[in-house]
Order: sequence, then structure tokens, then C-alpha cells
Amino acid sequence: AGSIAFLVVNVFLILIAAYINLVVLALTFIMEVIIICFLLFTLEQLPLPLEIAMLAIFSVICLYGTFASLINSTFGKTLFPMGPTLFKVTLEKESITTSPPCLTPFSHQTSGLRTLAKFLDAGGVCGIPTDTVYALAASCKHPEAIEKIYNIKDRPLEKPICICISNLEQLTTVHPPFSPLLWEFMRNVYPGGISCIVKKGEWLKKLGIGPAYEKVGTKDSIMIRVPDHTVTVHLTDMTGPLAITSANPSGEPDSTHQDMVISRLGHKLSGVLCDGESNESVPSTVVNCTKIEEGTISIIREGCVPATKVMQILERVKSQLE
Ligand SMILES: *[C@@H]1O[C@H](CO)[C@@H](O)[C@H](O)[C@H]1NC(C)=O
Ligand SMILES: *[C@@H]1O[C@H](CO)[C@@H](O)[C@H](O)[C@H]1NC(C)=O
Ligand SMILES: CC(=O)N[C@H]1CO[C@H](CO)[C@@H](O)[C@@H]1O
Repeated sequence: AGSIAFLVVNVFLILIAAYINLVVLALTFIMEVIIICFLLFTLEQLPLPLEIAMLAIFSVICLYGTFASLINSTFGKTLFPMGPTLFKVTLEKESITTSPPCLTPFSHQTSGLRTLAKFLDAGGVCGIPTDTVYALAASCKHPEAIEKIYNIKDRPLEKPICICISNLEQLTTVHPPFSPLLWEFMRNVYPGGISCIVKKGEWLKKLGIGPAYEKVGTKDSIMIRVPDHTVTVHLTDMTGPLAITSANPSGEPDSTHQDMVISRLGHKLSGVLCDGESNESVPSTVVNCTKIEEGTISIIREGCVPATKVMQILERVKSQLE
């Protein structure tokens, strides 16, 4: 009974061997014959030469297989063939090169930058690199695009969105009522990883934020970002002021690579400007400058620039103005 059970089990082994290689297949096949020999032996009908022949073939195949795989693994290549598989396993491999869910132009290509600027001008939301982590951007000409950012990120409505401009001179031309201290402080922190929160006013509308006035910042303050990043600045020059916020679903880590933006938010975006690994792993440091005339600022979020460095800049600026 044991032999017959093994006979059946061995049939399955032969089937499996058909997927491995010819040597193993031959081995299991001979084994089947040997089991039959064993059965005949119990029935006392065994022709002895047959069993001897089978055992001899079995040992030869065993030795060859051992030798071949030993040589193969020692030299890392097939010197003694083990034969092809009889059947091939066709695994349904997931295509690695699935096309991205949105357009992903490269930042070093002018055409890529143009494409993205066109999307933004048409009211799309795009992922863009900055001098810190990746950001989601919408043109301030399209308030509805800024609303879309909230949906894309699942961002709570009470959390404000900041604006990104390309240089401080843009601010100078619209004459905001900033104190000399605030101007000097801004000249020292822009461009770079420090964002200032200042009081909102009519000047913001002249900056090109007109239609989006209610959608950016809080009711009476706005955070201004001037990135130290050629690509972002060039893009902003092409599109005008952008409303930006970090490119991650609310409550999740920041995106430090375009792939993180594409995989998590790509299906909801018009495009992502690919710039590789981001320069920083944390966002910008946010400073509340609304009370700077009274000589105090407060750090709302300590990001890539340490709070102590921001305070040092303020002290230096103060002493320069005295
Ligand atoms: C022999 O080695 C090569 C390289 O390591 C491997 O790809 C191949 O599958 C091996 N062949 C067998 C029969 O083990
Ligand atoms: C900035 O500071 C002022 C005064 O401390 C405060 O009233 C205001 O809410 C702060 N703004 C933000 C955005 O935290
Ligand atoms: C993480 C990283 O590469 N940070 C760099 C970002 O850019 C600034 C200014 O060029 C460097 O000082 C940082 O080291």
C-alpha cells in the first residue's frame, strides 16, 4: 500500500519536475520505474537485471545533476546543461513601465516648463519642485484651481494656502505698506527657505492676486514664499504669482521626489514637473511677521532653516537699522 501511495505521489513530482528541468524530470521518471520494480519484487516477479539497470541510471543521473549544479553555482554559468523545462510558467508580471497618470515633463527642458506653465494658465493644478520639498501649484488667475488644491489634498478649509512670487522686486513695485524693518528682514531672508506671514492689503490685488484674494492666506494675513530655485522662479515668471502648498495628502509626509507626488496625487493633477530628489527633506520655516514693527516675530513652523538662525537674522537687521 505504501508503495502504491508513493507511486501516486511520485506522479505529482514528475509533473512538478516538468516545470524545472530535464535532469530532475528524468530523475523522477526513473524513480517511478524503481517503485514499480519494488512492487514487482514484493510480488516476486522482478527481473533482477531491470532493477540493477534502473538503479544504475538513477545514480548516474543523480551524480550528473549534483555535479552540474555544483559547477554551475561555482562558476555562475551553465557549463553542463540541465536541459530546458518541458512547460514554462507564464507569470502575469505587473508591467513596471505603466504610463504615469499625468504628464511628467522634465524641469531641465524648456518645452517641459512651457507645458507646465500652459497647464497652470489654463487653470490646472500641477506638482512642482521648489528649493525645499515638492509643492502643488495653481495660478492665482484661477481661484477655482486653488479650491481644487483643497480637494486634491483633502486639506481642511481653515488651513491657508500661501503665494509664491519670483523675486522681492515684484513686491516693491506694488508698494505694500511695509515698515523699513520688514523690508530689510525680507531682503535678508528672500530668496530661500524662510516664508514670511504679512498683513493682507490692496497691494496684493495689484500683484496679480486679484481674483484669488479670498482664496489665499487667512482673512487678514498672507504668507509669501520666494524660492531659491531656478526652475521654480523661472516657472513663476512665466505664469505670474502661484498659490502653493506642499505636495502631500493632508497628514502624510512631504514629497521629496517627483515619484512620491506622481504615485500619491498624480491621478488628480494636470502634470508634475520632474526635478529628481528635492534639495531639502522638510518644508520652509514659517515666520509670523505681522508684529515685526513691535520688534517681535514668531516661528509658526520650524522647517529647513533653524529658528535660531531666523532670530539671528532679525537681530542683525535690527542693529543695522539703528
Ligand atoms: C546556472 O547558473 C546561472 C547563473 O547563476 C543561472 O541563471 C541558471 O539558472 C543556473 N542553471 C541551473 C540549471 O541551475
Ligand atoms: C501672527 O501673530 C499675530 C500676533 O501675535 C496673531 O494675531 C496672528 O493670528 C498670527 N498669525 C498667524 C497666521 O499665526
Ligand atoms: C539636503 C540638501 O541638499 N540641502 C542643500 C540645499 O541647498 C542649500 C543651498 O544651496 C544647501 O546648503 C543644502 O545643503
